[in-house]
Amino acid sequence: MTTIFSKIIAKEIPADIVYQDDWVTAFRDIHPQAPTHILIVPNKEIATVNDVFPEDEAILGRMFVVAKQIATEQGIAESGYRLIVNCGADGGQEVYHLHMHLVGGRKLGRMLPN
Ligand code: DGP
Repeated sequence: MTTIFSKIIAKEIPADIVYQDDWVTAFRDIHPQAPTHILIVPNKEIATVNDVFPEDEAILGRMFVVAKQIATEQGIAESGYRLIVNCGADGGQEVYHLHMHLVGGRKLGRMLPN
């Protein structure tokens, strides 16, 4: 399923892209929840975590390597940050193109509400 993220990856619509290589693209979230809120997205159209297969392992690994690199560049690696991947309706996923939220720059508090 093609979503707006594929158009951002292809640079058909504007976004504040902070990193791009052959495997992943990272851009600032349009509705930031913290001073740093960046989405790290595989260039390949993978809808959800449920659609991940063993052949995607290198892409998924790259997402973490890029997350660390961006956190360092954004100056939040030492203070800390959170990586979030929502899956499906109960997980709160809105865009059905797999993505990792990199959120930081302030104290984030509890991971989940009580
Ligand atoms: P999720 O709920 O995990 O599917 O998060 C989707 C995020 O994507 C949400 O925080 C807002 C962001 N988003 C949605 N549409 C766009 C867009 O067109 N551009 C950008 N930069 N972010 C978007």
